[in-house]
Amino acid sequence: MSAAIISPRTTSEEPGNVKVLKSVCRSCHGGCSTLMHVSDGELLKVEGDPEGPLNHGKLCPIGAATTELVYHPDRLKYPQRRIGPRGSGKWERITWDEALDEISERVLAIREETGPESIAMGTGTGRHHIRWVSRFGHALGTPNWCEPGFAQCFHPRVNTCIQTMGDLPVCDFTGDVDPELIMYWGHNPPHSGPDGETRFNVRESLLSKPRIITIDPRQTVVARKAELWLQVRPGTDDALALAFINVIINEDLYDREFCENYTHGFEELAAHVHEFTPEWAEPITWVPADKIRAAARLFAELKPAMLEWGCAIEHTPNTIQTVRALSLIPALTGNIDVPGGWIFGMKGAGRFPSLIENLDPEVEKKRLGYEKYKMLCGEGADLPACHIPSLIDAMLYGEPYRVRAFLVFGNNTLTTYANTKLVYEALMKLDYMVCADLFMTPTAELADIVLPAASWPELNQIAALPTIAGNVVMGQQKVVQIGECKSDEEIFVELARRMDLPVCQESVEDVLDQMLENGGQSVNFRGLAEQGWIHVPQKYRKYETEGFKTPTGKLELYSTRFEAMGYEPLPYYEEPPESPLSTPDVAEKYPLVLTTGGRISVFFNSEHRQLPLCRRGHPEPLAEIHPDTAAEYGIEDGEWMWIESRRGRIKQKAKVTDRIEPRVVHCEHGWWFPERDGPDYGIWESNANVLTDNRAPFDPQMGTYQLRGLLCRVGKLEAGDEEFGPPELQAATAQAATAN
Ligand SMILES: Nc1nc2c(c(=O)[nH]1)N[C@H]1C(S)=C(S)[C@@H](COP(=O)(O)OP(=O)(O)OC[C@H]3O[C@@H](n4cnc5c(=O)[nH]c(N)nc54)[C@H](O)[C@@H]3O)O[C@H]1N2
Ligand SMILES: Nc1nc2c(c(=O)[nH]1)N[C@H]1C(S)=C(S)[C@@H](COP(=O)(O)OP(=O)(O)OC[C@H]3O[C@@H](n4cnc5c(=O)[nH]c(N)nc54)[C@H](O)[C@@H]3O)O[C@H]1N2
Ligand code: SF4
Ligand SMILES: [Mo]
Repeated sequence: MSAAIISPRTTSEEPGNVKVLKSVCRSCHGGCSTLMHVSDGELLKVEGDPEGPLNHGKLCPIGAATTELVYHPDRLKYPQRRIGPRGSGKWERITWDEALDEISERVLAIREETGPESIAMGTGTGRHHIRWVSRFGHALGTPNWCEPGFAQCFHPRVNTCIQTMGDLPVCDFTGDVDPELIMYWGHNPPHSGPDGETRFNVRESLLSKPRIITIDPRQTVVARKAELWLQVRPGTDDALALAFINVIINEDLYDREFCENYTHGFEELAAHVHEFTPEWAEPITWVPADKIRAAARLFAELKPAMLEWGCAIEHTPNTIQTVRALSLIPALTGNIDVPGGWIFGMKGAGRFPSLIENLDPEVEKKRLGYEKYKMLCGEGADLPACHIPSLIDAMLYGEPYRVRAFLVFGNNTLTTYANTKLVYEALMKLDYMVCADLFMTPTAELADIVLPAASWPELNQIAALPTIAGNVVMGQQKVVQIGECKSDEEIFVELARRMDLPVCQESVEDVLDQMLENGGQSVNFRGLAEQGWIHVPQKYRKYETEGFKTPTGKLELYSTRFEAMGYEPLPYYEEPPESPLSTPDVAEKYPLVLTTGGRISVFFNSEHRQLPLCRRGHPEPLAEIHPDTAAEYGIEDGEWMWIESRRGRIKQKAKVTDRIEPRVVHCEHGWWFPERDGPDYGIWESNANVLTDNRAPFDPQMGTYQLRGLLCRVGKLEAGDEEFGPPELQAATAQAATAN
């Protein structure tokens, strides 16, 4: 590996016994280098490190609120055991020894009685400990671990690209060449900055004034900067991408040299997309054919060009083929692994020891979804996880076997899984549930034991970013201890030791050292934490010497691996299962298209509503609706409106704006009200997932469900309208509604 660039400044001492230590913010997917001002074990201040390679000194409002997070009075500070019935909100304080002993005893007993697969592990997106959750699960012998982002976010992109081009491409934000064009597709990174491309390197990439195309039903920040804004109907990105490919091939705009030498299946793809003209796509996508043509031409003409794609394309049951179609646009135009384009990362931290080899092969086959969703749960997955709707069914109905225990480390299940009411019923049926979190949440209230987790300044980790690519490797170091909080990683090691599991007993720091060694780094974790970060120099056009890591050695426009797994080798369009076109009868009653979850810059998914710095600018949940549509339903800006789908009804405040397609309503996700009383904290009132569905059909490869492009109706909230609970009532109607 060529010489790495390390951060120029290390830990320093300041007057008055204040130490300034380097670390990296992980309040979102992470990546902003920080300077942590610490004195006598107290975290005084957190500021952006001006030398930070991904943020150059900046922090977003969430990062700026770090001390509010760390010292929040509502933080869980010691383990607790529930003393009333499940969900009654009655708790007693216990010691760590009592908590860990009880968990070990109960979990091992369930494993003995009904097999390891009857225990499931859960976690949240992109967390420092995400891979540790699967590691501990594998050590315990269960194949069932899950994360709501695996089928719905990022991993469809990861697994599709690994299968068809051998690796996940990321935008070349840390190189020296500026892109001529950036196409933002279902992605609003100045607010979200996901997966380690911090919102700041995204903003910096705009300073060179690239031309911009944006594909979004809403006029976002990046749509306002775009010369072409395609206001797509939610859930139809597959059709739009096929039309782009049609134009690029039919008009001979592709990179002939790259396609001839480095791709497989060009002829098949060309024949396949022949019929998918912009005129074919227009009535499906609501985007005028001439605009599609102009955008496809512009993307093909300007080089280097980047595709910035977001999770909107992964929130439909045709996720994999949508991702496939989009990924072929930079491929056909020769923007792969070139400066200023889409690059394959340098993997500066070695592969994480997931301990998957510890799983009994017979038990592995029992992973929920294993046979069906091979890209999520089986041979097509980079790190196989279980299928969440199948897990909910296993909890509820005992099919194909009963899942009795759920150990959740960092996920507010009731806010971020689809179909909250059914999920609530499933959690209520568990024999045993453990929840580790920073705060008491509506989900944690359903657990038997709640554990106080450490927040990011309270723990040691490595952040290798962008995720999967690992061009920058950062040290995140523990600078403060709050109450009796422990990091999730430490909890897993302690549980493994107490259960005397065959693996997973080495210390956290030993594992981190091992990863750095595997990545070819000469420093250990301590050294990395001291120096802050390592920037691994990028090598380009690696395929010229190494080929692509696929069966043909080429970038597979026609996927031989998909074909071998029994899936379609060429991308196709499939109308979402609930939409104006596929269910016109439903659309009669629910005439508007609903999309959910566009990111809010001051909150991360269901988090941060407790933090005054974050909440004060965004106190209420907001639903966007066009002025013409609002007028039709008698809704005024700033008023509460109700939003209803076949699954249920919630309320959010109307944000009347002409920046949204008139036929589309957008509602925010992740809402609960930590300031209200438990145990439900208003979870049924404004939570978008009361409206979404987790029933089939799913993506045939990934098992993905529909979070965007659903059907809804809306109205002004009148007195006496507030029927948002109780959950028992709504849960009963949820199943009836989805059966229709
Ligand atoms: N501040 C903050 N940052 C975050 C998060 C957060 O909650 N807050 N969450 C993190 C997570 S888990 C993720 S996955 C990322 C997500 O971040 P992004 O990938 O940027 O995705 P979103 O903001 O959810 O949605 C992007 C855009 O998709 C549009 N959209 C909605 N439906 C469709 C559709 O069907 N097609 C198209 N083309 N566009 C559509 C929305 O209007 C929205 O503007 O952000 C991460 N970063
Ligand atoms: N309707 C709708 N639903 C969606 C989406 C959408 O766009 N629309 N987006 C989906 C996507 S892309 C994703 S990735 C998921 C996100 O879903 P998740 O990533 O699971 O997010 P949360 O449910 O907010 O769970 C995070 C929890 O972890 C806790 N936490 C934070 N740090 C730590 C820690 O270090 N340790 C522990 N133990 N706990 C911690 C927080 O307090 C919070 O309760 O949501 C999905 N759900
Ligand atoms: S963008 Fe993410 S990593 Fe950066 S300061 Fe904000 S929360 Fe922290
Ligand atoms: Mo996500």
